[in-house]
Amino acid sequence: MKKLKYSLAILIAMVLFSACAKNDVKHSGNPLFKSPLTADPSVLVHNDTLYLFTGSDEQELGKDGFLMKKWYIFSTPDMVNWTNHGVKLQVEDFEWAAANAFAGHCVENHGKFWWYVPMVHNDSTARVNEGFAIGVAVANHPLGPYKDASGKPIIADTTKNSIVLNIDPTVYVDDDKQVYMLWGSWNEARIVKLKDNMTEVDGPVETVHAKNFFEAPWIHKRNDTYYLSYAAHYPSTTEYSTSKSISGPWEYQGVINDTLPNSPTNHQAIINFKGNDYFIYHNAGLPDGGPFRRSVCIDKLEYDENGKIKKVVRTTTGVPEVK
Ligand code: FUB
Repeated sequence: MKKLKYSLAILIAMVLFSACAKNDVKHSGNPLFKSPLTADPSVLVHNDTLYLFTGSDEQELGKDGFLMKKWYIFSTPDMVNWTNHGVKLQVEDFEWAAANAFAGHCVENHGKFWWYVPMVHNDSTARVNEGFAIGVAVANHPLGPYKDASGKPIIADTTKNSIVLNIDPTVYVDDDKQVYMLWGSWNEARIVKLKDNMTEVDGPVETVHAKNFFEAPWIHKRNDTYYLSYAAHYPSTTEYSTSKSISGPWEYQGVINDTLPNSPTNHQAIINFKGNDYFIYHNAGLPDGGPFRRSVCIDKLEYDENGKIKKVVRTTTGVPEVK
């Protein structure tokens, strides 16, 4: 009897200890930052560090419309300790651009960092539709300094088979080193090959057919499958399709993230960092947040045994510290 009581006491102590240890694990928290307001995340991993590139919502509380002039970079070695490196790119850095620093995407290639960004063109003859064009800035380090890589946009309203709203570029360097740029909004998605110099198209702009696509494409590859995730419908959920080729055909798979309270836009990035999969998105979760005052969040992304992405469980605790 004495022995049983003793074992029971040890068991209880072990359970209590493991519960405390669990509570001791630090978490990122969501939204990640109380200030500045951040939106439209893009991420890359370099030298064991995760770099987060975001847009910046500057609209006043209670006013409508996006007011976005600059992009920030943040970094973390462990998902919990974040450094705000400040504004690293803005509309003024591009002579050809006038306004609207919408969603960009930074990728590494040839030892350099290429930050693709959409903005409204300042040349009225180039503004045939909504006037957005996509350019690229380059740097030798993820944190910059960045400078316009070619002095002109890669895609504009005047590009053959471009779309009404040329925004939300995502660039993917494939295993055979071929570079692709996808972009799109208002239910239209496009893909084009880029030359090795990362600044010019290499062939025609093709139409991408992905069920329910609205905007915000993001490509990632897992094993031999390409995953194309995107904002679907408006107000947007995040949904995805898969293919064995980046050129498609894309097979619809389902919803990753439900619509967000108080933000019709839903813009995601997906990455594996130190063995963990992450879903990075924005919400309107700060006390003075709203559709034009968004904030970046991070939650766990999980696959089932068939490689299907499970629906994201959004949290306010965020993700645990990684070593
Ligand atoms: O932030 C401006 C626009 O809203 C982005 O380009 C879209 O993806 C949506 O998030």
